[in-house]
Amino acid sequence: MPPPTPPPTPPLRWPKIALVLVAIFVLACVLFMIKEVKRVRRIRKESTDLRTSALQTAPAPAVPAGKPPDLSWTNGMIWIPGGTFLMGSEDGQADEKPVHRVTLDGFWIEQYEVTNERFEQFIRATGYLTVAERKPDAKDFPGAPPGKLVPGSIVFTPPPGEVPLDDHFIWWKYVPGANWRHPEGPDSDIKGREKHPVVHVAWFDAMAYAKWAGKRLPTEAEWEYASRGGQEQQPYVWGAEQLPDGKWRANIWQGRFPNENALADGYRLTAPVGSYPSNGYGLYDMAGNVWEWCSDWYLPDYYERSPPRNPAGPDTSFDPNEPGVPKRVQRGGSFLCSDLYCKGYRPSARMKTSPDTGLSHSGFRCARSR
Ligand SMILES: [Ca+2]
Repeated sequence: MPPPTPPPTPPLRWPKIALVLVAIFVLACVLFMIKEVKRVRRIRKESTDLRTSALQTAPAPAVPAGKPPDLSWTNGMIWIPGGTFLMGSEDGQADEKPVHRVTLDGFWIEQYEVTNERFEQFIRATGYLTVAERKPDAKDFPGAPPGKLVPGSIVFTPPPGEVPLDDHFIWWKYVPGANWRHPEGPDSDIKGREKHPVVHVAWFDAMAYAKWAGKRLPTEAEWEYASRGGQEQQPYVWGAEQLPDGKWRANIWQGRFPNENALADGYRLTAPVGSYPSNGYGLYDMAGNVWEWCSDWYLPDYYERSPPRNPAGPDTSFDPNEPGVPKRVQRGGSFLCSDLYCKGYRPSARMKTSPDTGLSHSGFRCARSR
């Protein structure tokens, strides 16, 4: 009998199990690694995004701070808004006609006439010598005796009695040594008159001051527009009535000119600036106190052909009373304005003076565009 066939050895199961376990382990590792890689990528991306957004929302790097614009020059100035007005008057002198429409851009203008105090700051800062303080050049005065060529200025000198009003040489005298520091001559001074308008200022002096102050002189049209204070065609800068409430609104001359000053307005010569009420724009002494230089040349018939927008004056000058002497415009009248004489304190009244001449009633105020 053949030996019994041993039963077949059952195949070993553990290597299979081990293989399956290894496979599962490897798969788990692969899955874990994939997950880890994804996680690391996500973290990296998030941190990059955070950095980017932080950069985007961070305040802009500080720009070196520029100096803020210096607007101190506007102190004491009033902004006059641009507009259209009727310039001139049909009731005044011939050179105030015709009344014509003028349109102006807005501009700044000083509230007060330039005072002695302020003018002194300019002189101290620059060492400027006014025309009245310089020795007249013999070239400009052919035939004048050399002894007469001395620094000085023209001073109002009232005559003792009544005089005809057709010869202003009677009350104007050239006084050696008169200038802005010595308004009535070498024996006078400006002590106590610090707030009074500076006088004996030639147009050249006013221009030099304006340049120093970073400003300019107003044009004649700007000056008249500003003086009217927003009112149309009124005879006075304060309105229609000459003496509202029976009170003078300007430092002019009352009484018989030029020898009797009734002083109804309180002042014989200049008054401290701002002694009377302002006009509608808040500007003081736009009538009376001192005449004020404008930038324009003077022509009596300029209004017949002046441009309607921002007129800046003619490029030439002519005064029929003194042919051959070019003159610049002055406005506003002075403490010498009399109803008997020129009534020059009306807003439309025009005055003309040689730019190298200061007088004891000539001052100015400045303007600026922006
Ligand atoms: Ca004035």
